[in-house]
Amino acid sequence: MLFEGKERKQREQEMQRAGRLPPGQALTLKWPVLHYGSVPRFDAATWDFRIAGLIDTPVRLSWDEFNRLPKAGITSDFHCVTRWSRFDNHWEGVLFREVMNLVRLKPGVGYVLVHAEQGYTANVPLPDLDRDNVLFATHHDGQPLPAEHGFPLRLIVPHLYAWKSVKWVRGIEFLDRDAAGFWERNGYHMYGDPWKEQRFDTD
Ligand SMILES: Nc1nc2c(c(=O)[nH]1)N[C@H]1C(S)=C(S)[C@@H](COP(=O)(O)O)O[C@H]1N2
Ligand SMILES: [Mo]
Repeated sequence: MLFEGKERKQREQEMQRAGRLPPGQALTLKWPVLHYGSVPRFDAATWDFRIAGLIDTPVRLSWDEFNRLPKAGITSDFHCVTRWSRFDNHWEGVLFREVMNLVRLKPGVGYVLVHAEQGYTANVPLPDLDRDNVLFATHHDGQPLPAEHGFPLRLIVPHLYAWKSVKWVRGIEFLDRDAAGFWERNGYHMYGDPWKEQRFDTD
């Protein structure tokens, strides 16, 4: 059995009673690593963050420039579509809103395609990112992100399945229509609400 132990079971029941365990999920006390492909190398000299799409002027930030943006912290739960949930993660980084404020959106923008290393993408409606608990995280529970968890930068979208919490993120693209990302092209749901069990495109 993958998820064992008395403490785990107790905490799971606690979260369930508190209304924090989405249907079909099991609590894990570990931090599983899940991604497609390999863990990319980080080079601060060549890394950049690009803001593109339906905006007045495209933006390119170096690692230093990105880190000069105002920092924030949030604590949130994390729900993977493969049925594990990890609770009370403390993330530190830069709020999505802080990044969005660097550009002027053109009329009609409603969606964002998030871009990462090795061509990984995920699509999210703009109102789901324009929230006070969505951020680009550099730290988890007080430590820099481990390489396999997205170092140097990952997106955290707590209210959607974690495939939208893109690791090794390198940019965002503002769109006027929804465009499927990597998993969404491979059978996953376009939106991914864990509370509605929107796992697959057939849900
Ligand atoms: N770049 C990238 N980000 C990704 C993925 C991926 O394959 N590539 N997988 C997603 C999935 S399905 C999950 S559950 C979480 C897992 O994050 P973790 O490995 O830090 O637990 O990362 C998400 N972000
Ligand atoms: Mo996942």
